[in-house]
Amino acid sequence: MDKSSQNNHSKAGDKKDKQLEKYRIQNGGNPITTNEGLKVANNENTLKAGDRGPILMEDFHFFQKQLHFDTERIPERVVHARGFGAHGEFEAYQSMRPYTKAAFLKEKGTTTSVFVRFSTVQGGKGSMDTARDVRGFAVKFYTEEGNYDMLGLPFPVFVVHDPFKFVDSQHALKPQPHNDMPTASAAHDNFWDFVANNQESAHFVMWAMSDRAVPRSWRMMEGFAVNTFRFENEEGKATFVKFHWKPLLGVHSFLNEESLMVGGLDPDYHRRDLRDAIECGAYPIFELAVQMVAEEDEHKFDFDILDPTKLWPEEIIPAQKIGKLTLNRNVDNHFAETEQVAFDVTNLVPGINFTNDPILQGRTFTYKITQLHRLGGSNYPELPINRSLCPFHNNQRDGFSRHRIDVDQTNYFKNSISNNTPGPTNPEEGGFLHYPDRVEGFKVKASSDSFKDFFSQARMFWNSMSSVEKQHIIDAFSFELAQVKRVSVREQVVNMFVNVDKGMATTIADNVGIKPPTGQHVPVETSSPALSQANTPHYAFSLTVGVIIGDGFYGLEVRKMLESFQQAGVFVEVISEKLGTVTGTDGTKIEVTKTFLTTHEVLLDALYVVGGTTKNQSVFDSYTTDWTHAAYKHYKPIAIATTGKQFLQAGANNNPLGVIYYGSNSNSEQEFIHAIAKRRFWERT
Ligand code: HDD
Repeated sequence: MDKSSQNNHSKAGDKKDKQLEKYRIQNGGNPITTNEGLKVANNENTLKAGDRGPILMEDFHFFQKQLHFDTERIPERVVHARGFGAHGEFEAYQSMRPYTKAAFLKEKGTTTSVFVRFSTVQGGKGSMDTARDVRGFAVKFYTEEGNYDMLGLPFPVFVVHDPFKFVDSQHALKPQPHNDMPTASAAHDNFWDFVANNQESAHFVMWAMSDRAVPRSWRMMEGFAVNTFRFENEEGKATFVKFHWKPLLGVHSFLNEESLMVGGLDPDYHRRDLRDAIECGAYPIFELAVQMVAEEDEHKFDFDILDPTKLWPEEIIPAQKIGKLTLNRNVDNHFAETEQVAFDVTNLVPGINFTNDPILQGRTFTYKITQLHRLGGSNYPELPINRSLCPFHNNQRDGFSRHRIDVDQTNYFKNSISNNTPGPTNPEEGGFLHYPDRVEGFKVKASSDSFKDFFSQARMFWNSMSSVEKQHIIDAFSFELAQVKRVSVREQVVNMFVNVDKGMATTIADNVGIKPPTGQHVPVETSSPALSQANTPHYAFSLTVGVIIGDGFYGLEVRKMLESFQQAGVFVEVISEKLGTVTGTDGTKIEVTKTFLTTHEVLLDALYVVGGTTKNQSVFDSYTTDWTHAAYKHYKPIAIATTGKQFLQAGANNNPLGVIYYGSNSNSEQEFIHAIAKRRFWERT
């Protein structure tokens, strides 16, 4: 992928951006004032009775300043607390008119402003980005018909199938109540006890133990709206639909060890990665894909299409790409935008409607309560980031922090004074109507029997994995369960997952000190190749290579390599012992951007080991050797310059896999770019 295809967005036409413009306040260059606009003459001292005397209550400026500080924090989201946002634009690839009357999908080329918030679920606001976790991928479309929110996860399935158990699942996942540990991790007794005793979680847990739960970047993560929605066209014909976001860069992950180390070295890794990419114009792009099932085919599959613990295999129900989302602007203020943004699964537009998917049904009221609690009142839709582009009119009035000044005398319906306005709109003219779904049955506290096959798709997921991915799943289970203190919980989990794969469960049992399970896995041999990251696209574009370099390098050789990085859009960190410049034998000077103390091998996707001379040669050599060997162990591509050969020896007859020695090939530069795109050389032993 070349950089120009990523950079094809023009900021003109970003309607939300224009709406926000009037709220962007520049304080710099202005006199300091109180919140009421009073200019003040002294901004450093409190008002005292004598300069060594007591402070006087009369100092209203001090009190206002302190009061505001004392109330700066608002409750963090109970789940998805740690998040990061960006603005962008959605463009429809084609008209979806045969299926939906949603205006933003009706015409090819229609563009819609969006705001996206990525989040982790388990940890608090101050935890780390790279934790093994499910994530949030929440998108607010500012459409001409009102705001439409599409809330997604990087997994296509949910942990439970009845919302009644949502609270239990999240209580069990969050840090344990007695010790508030662990942060940003599910490796504890409560979570695994929940899993073993609520076995509908099996499929979700397989995803959570897979590489999907440790994304290399949000830019390389799929998003799934999980629930089954309903498209509705102008004739009232409905089609079941699932929404997916497919990253143009493909789906790529950290190793478990890397995600832990990166979390410690740079807890902000994912947000920095996103912000930097947008800042330098490498705009993240996600394509919106839909899977659709005609209403009459609802019962045609061997799974229930309304069961949120099941995915729709793409090989059976194809995913059709209908548009793309480009993230092209960073926020100006994290609190005002990312913290105050309020997503709600009931923010719908005509043409997109609910189904009886029970998790979707259960979510209808919860988002409003959360926003009320977090944002301190029911007027949160008026906050700049939450405002729709189209105006809103109704008879709701007053409440905390009301922004608007309603000037009508009437605040009720029906009325004669205002000629019965504001009043309803016909569905034919854009009025939203709930889908007239036929329902029948007894009032029962129960779930459908068709939801009760917990293991077939969990096994299909396992069958779909490459041998490397399977090993990672076993490693992740072993890592998590080895931290579960109760033997009985470990035993229950192993005995549950034998249903998915006997060999997998037996190896995990062995790793965590449990007797081998006696059961047998379910007899499912199907797989879905779309689920494996082995089949994802690969690009070198926007991956980061670390150039380890001292003085005395061969200028021409290194310059050629750096030029090829630039052409491929590879990001570069030049690493040496100290900041400053390094100088080649021909006088070439290169600026150092990081030192061995400010970055690390795990923060880099590939290494270009140039070597060279420095003041503390033994320190330089020891870091270079350690990082080169660590990169090798982490299966990363490595290029070795003429001056760096001592750091990784070639074998007698051939080079180690994914290691490119300068001069061993007529085009070492291109070979290295291909290796960077490949990302991992799993065949290394
Ligand atoms: Fe939820 C936040 C997505 C089930 C209750 N949810 C939240 C966010 C995302 C999702 C992306 C973060 C929004 C943000 O960045 O501000 N949730 C999902 C998906 C689900 C799901 C895809 C299953 C298909 N959620 C779900 C259930 C319930 C909730 C079953 C409760 C009945 N979700 C919430 C919440 C949150 C939330 C407690 C916490 C913060 C917020 O709403 O604003 O109301």
